[in-house]
Amino acid sequence: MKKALITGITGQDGTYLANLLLEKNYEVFGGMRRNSQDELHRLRVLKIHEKVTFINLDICDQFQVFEAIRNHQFDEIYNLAAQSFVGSSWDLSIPTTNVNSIGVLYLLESIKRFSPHTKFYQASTSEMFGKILEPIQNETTPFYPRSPYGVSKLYSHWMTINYRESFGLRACSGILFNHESPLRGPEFVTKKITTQLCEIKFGSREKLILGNLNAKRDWGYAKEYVKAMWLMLQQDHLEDYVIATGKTTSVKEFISFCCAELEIDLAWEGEGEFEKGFDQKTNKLIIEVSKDYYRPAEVDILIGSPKKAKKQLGWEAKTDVKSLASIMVSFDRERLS
Ligand code: G4F
Repeated sequence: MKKALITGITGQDGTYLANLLLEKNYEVFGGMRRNSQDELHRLRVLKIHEKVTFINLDICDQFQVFEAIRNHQFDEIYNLAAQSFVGSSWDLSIPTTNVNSIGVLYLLESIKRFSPHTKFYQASTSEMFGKILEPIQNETTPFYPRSPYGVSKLYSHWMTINYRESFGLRACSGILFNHESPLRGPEFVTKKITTQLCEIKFGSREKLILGNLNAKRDWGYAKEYVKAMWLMLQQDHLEDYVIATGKTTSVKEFISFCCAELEIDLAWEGEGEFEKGFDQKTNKLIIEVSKDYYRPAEVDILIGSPKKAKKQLGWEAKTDVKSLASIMVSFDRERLS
């Protein structure tokens, strides 16, 4: 039985990855920070909360990291622990850097010293491409991060490569483009849209207030993306991969897919921060833009090339963004009705 540690196990990706590894008969350890809130709600949705061994682990505590890695001698470590909300990273630049950059260094250094056989996966991100320098981003596209989050992730991306090249660590990064699911946190735009449109449909909310409706993202289904993480660690030579669908969609288009699912007949008026969405059946204003949700520096568009992942890992995205919107709306409709 292989032993795997997932840091950040209580998040969307941690939960889907834990489920996948349990199906593959791994002994799954979940690193968790002590917290008084119920952190296990996602694991409960998949009914796996009693199948995971939880260990107290804050990756910012170097002694906890050293001990966990020395004592358990994991076969694989998936580092999904992060301050992952880009929008908060300007206000939280120091804690974001501590966990997203320095925490990763503690993990790499501990593996090097105490458990060099352990394979290591680092959750890198398309946010590192930021103000894109090539129209379609792949593994060789230069980076230009636009947020403290993107910068912090770039540090850990390069450190992972550096430890692999300098010390022979079996370590790699997955450059994952946006990936969503019913288990997505409520602060991210897709989940905010699906939840709040359902609330509007059921009459418990009047308006959905958003930021930049014209931002475009390459959105895939998180449940499929965790399979790519696992595949990356099963290769003879560990390398870094872009994981994406290869298609881009605006926030506004995502809203229209969700409205169609909910049979909301939406009409738009105005532009930019004055753009408004009306329900044509009720004539009510249901979507507004507020500058409060604009970011100090925006990533306008991302499109990833999944060619290398397809060729070398045999991985490709199966769920398109329209089907993803449908999956997320169905889940929230059921939950909120
Ligand atoms: O859903 P978002 O907050 O995701 P973002 O910033 O692209 O980051 C996500 O994907 C990355 C992968 O590329 C991960 F690394 C990262 O951890 C995270 O999972 O925002 C998407 C877009 C942005 O352009 C944002 O400005 O939606 C725009 N947006 C418009 N209105 C909004 C809103 N975003 C949020 N969160 N809330 C809004 O009201």
